[in-house]
Amino acid sequence: MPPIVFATGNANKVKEANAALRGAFEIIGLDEIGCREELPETSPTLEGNALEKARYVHQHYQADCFSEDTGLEVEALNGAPGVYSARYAGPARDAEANMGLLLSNLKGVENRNARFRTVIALILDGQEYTFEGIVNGQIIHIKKGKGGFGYDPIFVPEGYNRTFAQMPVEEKNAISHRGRAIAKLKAFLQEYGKG
Ligand code: ITT
Repeated sequence: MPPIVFATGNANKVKEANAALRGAFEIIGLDEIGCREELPETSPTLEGNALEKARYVHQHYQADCFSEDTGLEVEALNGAPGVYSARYAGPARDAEANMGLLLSNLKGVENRNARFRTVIALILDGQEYTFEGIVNGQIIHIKKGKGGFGYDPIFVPEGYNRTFAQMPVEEKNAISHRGRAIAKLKAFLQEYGKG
């Protein structure tokens, strides 16, 4: 079975996906198909961006592929930063600056409810499919942990007292937004006969 391209420029996402999909089917990164350009992400929704990235790779490289877009949706901020999570504090996509801005916007706010939401878009044999994964949790007041990436040091998933950054990748994957979306993708691919 030919490998499926994971259309992302984010090496952390590839690492998490590989850990989750190990043994099920082979995924390869954009580097391996010679795609080094930045993928377009111009939609105001996670679904739209995920589809845009996957369509770009499918059209330019004629490969079966999937991409994903993830946002952190904070209840007290009406769902912000959401689809704009990567550039919340500016175009530099700086995780430290993004967390700093989020914590300052939540200063004095009691409602710390938030969720990560991932949408995966898959293009397989020319057909488009989407899969969603959500994890609910809380934004804490100070950063904790050195693992993970992005907003992980300030996010504590529901039912836990540690942040995603304090968990090994397997533990995060088992309950995370991306882990849940990837589990749906994996089940679909196995059913489809690609796994
Ligand atoms: P792509 O090439 O796949 O687009 P990206 O890094 O641009 O990679 P996103 O647009 O999906 O990815 O990133 C949205 C933001 O959310 C970005 O700031 C990430 O650091 C953050 N983020 C995504 N997944 C996360 C996770 O599992 N834990 C913490 N933060 C995460």
